[in-house]
Amino acid sequence: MIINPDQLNTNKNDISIHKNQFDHLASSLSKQGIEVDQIVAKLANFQVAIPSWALGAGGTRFGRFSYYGEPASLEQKLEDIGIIHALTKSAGAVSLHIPWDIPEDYKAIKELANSLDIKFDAVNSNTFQDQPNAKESYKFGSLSNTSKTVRDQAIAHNREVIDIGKELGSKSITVWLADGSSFPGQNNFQTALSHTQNSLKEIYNVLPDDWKLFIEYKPYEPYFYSTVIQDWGTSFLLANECGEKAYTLVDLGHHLPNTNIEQIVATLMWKGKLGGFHFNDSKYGDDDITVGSIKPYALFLIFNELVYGMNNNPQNPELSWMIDASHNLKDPLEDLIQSLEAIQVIYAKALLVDQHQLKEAQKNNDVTLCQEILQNAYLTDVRPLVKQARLQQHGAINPLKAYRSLLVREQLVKERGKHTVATGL
Ligand code: AOS
Ligand code: ZN
Ligand code: ZN
Ligand code: ZN
Repeated sequence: MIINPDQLNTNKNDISIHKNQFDHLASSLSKQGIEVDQIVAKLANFQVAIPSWALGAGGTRFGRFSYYGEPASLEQKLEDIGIIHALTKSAGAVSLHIPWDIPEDYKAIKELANSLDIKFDAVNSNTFQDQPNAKESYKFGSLSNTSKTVRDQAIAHNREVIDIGKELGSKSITVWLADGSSFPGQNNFQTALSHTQNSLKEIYNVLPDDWKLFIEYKPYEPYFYSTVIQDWGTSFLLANECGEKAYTLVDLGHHLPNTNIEQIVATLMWKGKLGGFHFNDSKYGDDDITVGSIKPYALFLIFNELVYGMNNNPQNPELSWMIDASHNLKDPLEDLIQSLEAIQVIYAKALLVDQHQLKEAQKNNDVTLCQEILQNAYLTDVRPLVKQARLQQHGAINPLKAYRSLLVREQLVKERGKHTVATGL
């Protein structure tokens, strides 16, 4: 199924409501000296990659309830992203998982992606599962394994993922390592870390010049006592050891409760080492639920640092923005539409922060005013700006409403059948 712009915004009433709301907000923001057009343009430019594993229903270790009409192939996954992108105009990229989504026909896949205006963002390697016919097992680790043969297999896999990414036009690889231990004494921490460092260097050695290596961290899970790359400090250290093309990737769900993620973001950008971002939300752990559904204010504070960094840290490259989510309950496409909306809304709020005034207030140690400045921005209803950015690009004013009224899921079920199962987490 392909959505055409002329199927969208056909409701005159919706358009006129939006116009009123936008004009009202734009005039009040302009009076405060805010360049509304610039903000709308920034929102229109902000593209977030959809992970290929988020298009089917995810599961928990207790089971998986599949969703009707799930994509059964990479082509269908791209088709799904094309639908979300046509509606939201903010999902112009895909982050592929290897080996779940190895293209069979590269030329055809590239053409399809191109026709849907989808780029290939970071490719993801997988050394957390044993693949059928694999010679060695990752049960006791991959890049950190005590056995050189196992480490070599994991290195070779990552190099292959880079090769696949090269064919597609990707410019980065994300390494998320499950490696760790579940019992004290099981691993020698120093040995595991030093093996990991050497293995990453071997992957880094074949990285094309215009590529980036993203190193993801996570405190626990699947192992429960220790994880080799447990926190941003470890990732940062490894990235520095590898070289200038290696960066830390922050996944919002990969922190112990109440961690000050915005401060991590600030530190990494200051050092020019923040490479990528996995958006999601969580209450307890790596819950991977809808962005902004639990802690929207925390997300706003994170975006405030991202915006500051994008304005003040030329040493930090452009970031790869990706969603990393997976669900058991909602229609995955509806969920992604909600996540994209949350990202755009929070980004817009962060763009409203008067950085100049905030600096002054900080200089004067006016703590009350500092808080007011942030909260004024946060409490502004910026949805008309986000809608305006979509409308300008011929996306839907109300993507979720359009998704439902166009009967997208019903159509996908008709095309693909009810009992389809997508590959992925
Ligand atoms: C795992 O917890 C990480 O968030 C990974 O980024 C990701 O979910 C995985 O690599 C999917 O393949
Ligand atoms: Zn992640
Ligand atoms: Zn995760
Ligand atoms: Zn996550």
